[in-house]
Amino acid sequence: MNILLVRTKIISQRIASDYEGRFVPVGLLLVAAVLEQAGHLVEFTDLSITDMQTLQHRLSVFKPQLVGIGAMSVEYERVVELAAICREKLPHAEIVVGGPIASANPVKLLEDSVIDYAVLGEGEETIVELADCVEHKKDVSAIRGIAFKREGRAVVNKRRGNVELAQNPYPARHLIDMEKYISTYTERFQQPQVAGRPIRGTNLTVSRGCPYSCIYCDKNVFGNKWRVRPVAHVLDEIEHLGGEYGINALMFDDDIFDLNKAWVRDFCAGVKKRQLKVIWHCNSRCNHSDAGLFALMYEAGCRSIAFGIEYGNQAVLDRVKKKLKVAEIERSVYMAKAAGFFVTGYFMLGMLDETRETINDTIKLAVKLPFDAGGFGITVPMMGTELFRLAADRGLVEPDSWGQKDRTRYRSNLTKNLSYEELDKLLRLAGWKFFWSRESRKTPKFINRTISESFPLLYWIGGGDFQGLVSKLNSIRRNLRLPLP
Ligand code: B12
Ligand code: SF4
Repeated sequence: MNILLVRTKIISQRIASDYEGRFVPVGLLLVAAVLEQAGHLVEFTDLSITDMQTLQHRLSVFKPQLVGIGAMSVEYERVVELAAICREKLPHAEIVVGGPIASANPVKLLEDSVIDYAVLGEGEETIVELADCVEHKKDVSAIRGIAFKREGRAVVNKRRGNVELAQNPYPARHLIDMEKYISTYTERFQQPQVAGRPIRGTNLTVSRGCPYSCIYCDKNVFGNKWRVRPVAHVLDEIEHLGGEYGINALMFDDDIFDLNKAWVRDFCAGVKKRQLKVIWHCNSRCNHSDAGLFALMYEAGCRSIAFGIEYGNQAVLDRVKKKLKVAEIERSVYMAKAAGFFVTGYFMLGMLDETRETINDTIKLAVKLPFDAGGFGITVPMMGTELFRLAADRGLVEPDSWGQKDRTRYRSNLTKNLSYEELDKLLRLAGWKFFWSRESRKTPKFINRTISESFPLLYWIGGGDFQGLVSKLNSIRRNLRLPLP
């Protein structure tokens, strides 16, 4: 059967960035790979790098009987619109949606759209069963891990157990033009070459699930049980990526790459044993940092690490069930710097009940620690999370809304005693101060500090369009061909 898989257009503040625009949708391509293994003819369209005309053309020429869309909740409007376009063009094709959006609220997703099925959780086994039923017009009502429509109402079936990761094929990267996705990641790696060859990087994952329960995090796809691919499976994929696409830089997108130290040790030993000439980035968690392990990781090519820190106030960290101490954050960031990594820190402002004081604690911590990069966002409750339920109980979000529309149009305020405008101003202040405090700044510290303190003046000039003012200054810098300070 002909099956078309589609990724919607990712709208991001960093739309042109080397990182986000070029993220290989490994989840959708795994779904593609298992469908191919099951004998289907699969094509893939990525609306993040191509346009609607290309999709329309594909629909007309390829005439899929099943269209699969993968997306996050923030892409809700685009998914519904996309499904409607597919239905209009091919009224007899069935439409299935998977990814975080489908697991977060399958009922709303199905009942508000022309979508026929939602796949909950991991997609590999469920999609093969569903495709078989669609092809042979069999009853779908007993398929585990789907939601479907009966007389306009959604029926949600029981979920199925976890996928056996060792059995998974590699994502079907042959369906995409990898050259369009390969990234240099120059900002993170701070080096243009690996073993004399220009950097050619891509993303992949090795694990699924997370044992923590931070209230703002959506874990409806992979759940609490942490699982990891066998080391050899991952090393084989890295060799395959090197041989097939010349990949020598890896972006591990796992939530916590170093959760299991024994696994990381084996991985690092394997990289050395196979003499893989790669450098890599991974995400970690401050309470897992281990100087000995960091040293091994560095030897095996790790050059960049990111920590989701979120808040710099202990009471707020405790309220969000982060299970992390401010002291652990400090220790871990210094340890990562000492190991030689490029260190990124992610922060959030505006948790439920936050005050100006607690937000300032976060900004102070971010500015104090020796980060090389990072950023701040306003806390937005995502459907399917504990935070969303808490916010809905207090009437701060509509219980049936998808919340944030996309990364450029959020407007959430869960704080106490702060207006949205004040929160937004704090966000800009945080970004500005952080930028000028970054460890990688080349200009003398006293100049950075003076510019950093100039925020009130710049905000007074730029006001609500502070970002616009900063962009203008940045384009002047670019026109003068000056490097980033
Ligand atoms: C890498 C990443 C990104 C990258 C790229 C994302 C992309 N898809 O292009 C970047 C940095 C751009 C990004 C941005 C954002 N992200 Co993000 N991201 C991730 C991360 C860490 C890994 C994604 C991944 O590769 N997973 C591995 C693959 C194998 O899993 P998967 O894609 O889910 O696919 C499986 C199933 O979902 C399913 N499946 C997926 N698609 C399909 C399609 C069909 C047809 C079927 C049947 C099945 C199916 O089968 C797959 C295999 O089992 C996840 C966390 C995580 N652990 O997954 C968060 C996550 C997806 N991101 C999240 C969020 C909130 C965001 C942002 C909104 C953050 C923000 N506030 O700005 C933005 C939104 C950007 C946008 N869409 O406009 C949430 C989404 C929650 C939700 N309900 O939507 C997650 C789950 C993090 C979390 N735990 O809260 N993200
Ligand atoms: S934020 Fe990170 S540590 Fe917390 S639950 Fe989500 S994946 Fe786990």
